[in-house]
Amino acid sequence: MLDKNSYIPIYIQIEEIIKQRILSNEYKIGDAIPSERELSVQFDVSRMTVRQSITNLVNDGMLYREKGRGTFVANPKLEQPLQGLTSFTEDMRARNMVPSSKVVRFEKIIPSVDVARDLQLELGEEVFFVIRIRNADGTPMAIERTYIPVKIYPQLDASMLTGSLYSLIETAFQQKIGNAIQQMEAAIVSKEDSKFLQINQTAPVLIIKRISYLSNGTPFELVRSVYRADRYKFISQISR
Ligand code: 16G
Repeated sequence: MLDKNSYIPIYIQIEEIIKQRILSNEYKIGDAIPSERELSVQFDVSRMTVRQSITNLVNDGMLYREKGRGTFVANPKLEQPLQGLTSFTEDMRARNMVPSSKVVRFEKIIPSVDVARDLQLELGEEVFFVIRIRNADGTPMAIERTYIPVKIYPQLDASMLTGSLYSLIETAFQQKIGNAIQQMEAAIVSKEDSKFLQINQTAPVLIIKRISYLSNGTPFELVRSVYRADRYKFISQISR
C-alpha cells in the first residue's frame, strides 16, 4: 500500500508495488500493465509520478514499452556466469530448462586464414563448419557457428550435434576439455540471424567468440555465439 507520509518517495513505493505485482504473477510476462492514466487514478498520484516509476522499471529491464501499444512485462533475462567452462546444455539444465538444438548447417570446409590460425591448423587443413540454433524450452536463445578440426574428430557427423558437443567429446570421445579464451562484443543482429532467432531486425545481440582447448593444449573448437541481448545478461565475479 502507498504511504504518503513515508520518507520513501512515492515513485519508489509505486515501483515496488508494481514489482511485487509482477513477482506475484498478478501482472504476467508478456501482458500489458495498466496505462499510466489508470495507475495514476489507482494510486491517486500524478501521471508524472507513475511515469517515473515505470521508466525506472523499464531501465531495469522488468518492463518494456512498445510504441502505440503500451507497457509490457518483460521476460526476465537469464543470468549467465562468465567464469567456468560450461556448455549450453549444462547451462540450461542448471536452470531446469530443456535444451535442444537444430543443426542448420554441417559441412567440411577449408577455413579462412584467421580461423586456421586460431585453431593452430596448417593452411589447407579442413574443419567442420556447423551452425546450430540453441533453444531453451523450445525458444531460440542463441545461434552458434562452430569450427572443429576434422583431423581431431574425423568421424563427426551432423546427427551427433543435436545433443551436447561437450558431452560427446568427454563421454564418447573420452577426451578432457581444458580451458578457453573468450571475447564478447555488442552488435545489431544480422538479417540471417534475426530469422534464426525470431527477433526484430534491429534487435541488439551479444556476440561471444570462444576458442576452447583440450587439456593437452590442442584447440578443438572456435565458436562464434550470437546471444539475444533481451534474454541474456552476463555476470562475472571480480576481486582485488
Ligand atoms: C556454449 C559455448 C560453445 C560450446 C557450447 C557447447 C559459449 C559462449 N559458448 O554455448 O563454445 O560449443 O556451449 O554446448 O558459452 P553443448 O555441449 O551443449 O553442445
